[in-house]
Amino acid sequence: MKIKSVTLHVISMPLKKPFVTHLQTVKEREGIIVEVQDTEGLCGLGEGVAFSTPWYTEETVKTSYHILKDVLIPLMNNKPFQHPEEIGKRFEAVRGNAMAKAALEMALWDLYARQQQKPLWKLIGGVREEILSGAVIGAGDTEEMVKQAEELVEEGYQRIKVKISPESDIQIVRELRAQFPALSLLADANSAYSLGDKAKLQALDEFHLEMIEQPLGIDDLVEHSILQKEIATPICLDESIVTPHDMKSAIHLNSCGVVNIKLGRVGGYTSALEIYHLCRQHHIRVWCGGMIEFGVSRAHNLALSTLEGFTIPGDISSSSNYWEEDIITSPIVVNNGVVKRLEGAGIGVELNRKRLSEVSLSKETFSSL
Ligand code: OSB
Ligand code: MG
Repeated sequence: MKIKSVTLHVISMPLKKPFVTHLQTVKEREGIIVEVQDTEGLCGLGEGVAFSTPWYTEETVKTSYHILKDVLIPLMNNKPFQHPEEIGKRFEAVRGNAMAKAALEMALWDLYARQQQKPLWKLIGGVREEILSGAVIGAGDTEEMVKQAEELVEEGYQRIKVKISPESDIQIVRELRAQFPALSLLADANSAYSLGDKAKLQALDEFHLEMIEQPLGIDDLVEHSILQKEIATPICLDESIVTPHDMKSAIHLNSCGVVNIKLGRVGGYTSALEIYHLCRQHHIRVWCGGMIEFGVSRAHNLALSTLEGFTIPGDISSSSNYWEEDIITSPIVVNNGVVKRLEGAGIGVELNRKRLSEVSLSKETFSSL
C-alpha cells in the first residue's frame, strides 16, 4: 500500500446530554479522526476512541496523539506493506496503546477496501445484512432512567444496557424488569464490584439479565472465573480483554460466557478478528461494544458486526443518540432496532468537512513520501 500522508484531526463535541457512569461523567467528547491518503488520492478513515482522561483505560487523547505521531506513523512508514494486517502485526512490537493502534490500523483497512472498491464488511468476511442495535442508559435518577429506557424501547432498540454500581443496582434493575418483563436487559458495572460483593451480584440473578458486563477488576480474569461459578447471570468481559492472549486465558479459566469486542480497546481489526475467531471456536458469544463514538467509528462497528457471530445486539445506536450533528455526511440511523449494513466502498461513509471543521481543535498532516 502506498501511503502519501496521514492527517490527524483532534475534535471535540458536546453530547446532547451527559453520559454518567460511576467512574466519570462525559459531557464533551474529544476524539482523533485519522485520515490516510494514498498516492491515487483515495482516503481511509479511522477514529481514536480514547477519552480526554484515563477513566476507562489508561489511554487519553494526548497519549494517543503522541503514540500515533511519534511511534506508529513512523513505524508504518518504516517498511513497505501490502495489507493492513501486516501493520496490525507490526504494531504488536509497541506495548499497549491499543486505541492509538486501532485508529491508524482501522484507517488502513478502510483505505485497503476502498482501493479494492469493496465494502470493508465483505473483505473481513461479513454476512449479516442487518446489524442488531441496542442502546445504553447512563446512571442517574431511577425515574429518569426508566423514562429513558421507555423512549429507547419506543425508538425500537432491541436491547437496553444499564450502568450499575454497588450504589445503584438492584433498585434500577428491579424497576426496569418490572416495566419491561420481556426486554433483553443487561447491566454494565465498569469494574465497580469486588468478590466481596458476591451476595449483591447473586441478588441480580432473579431479574434474568442477559449478562453482566465487567463486574470486577479491569485486568482480572481469575476472580471473574470464581464469580462466574457463583452467579447464574453470564459474565461478559469488556475491559479485561485487550489482546488475543487475554482471550485465550479467559477461555482457559472460564472467566466469561460473552465478550464485548471493541476495535479500539483491542487495537484494531487484526486483533479483533483473532479474538472473534477464538470466541467462535470456544462457544463464547460476542457483540460489538460502543465508546460514545463519532460516525467514523460507528461505521467501523457496523462493518465488524456483519460477521456471522454477532448475534447479540451491540452498543450500536443512531448518530442522533449522542450528537446534534455527526461528522459524516450520512449519519448512522437505527430503524426498527437494526441498521442496514453500508454498501459503499470501505466503511461506506464520508467526512462532512464543514461539520468536522466546526468541531476541530487541531489538524496536522504527516507526509509519508
Ligand atoms: O463500558 O461499555 C462501556 C461508553 C464509554 C466507555 C465505556 C463504555 C461505554 C458504553 C457504551 O457503555 C456507550 C455507547 O457507546 O453507546
Ligand atoms: Mg463496558
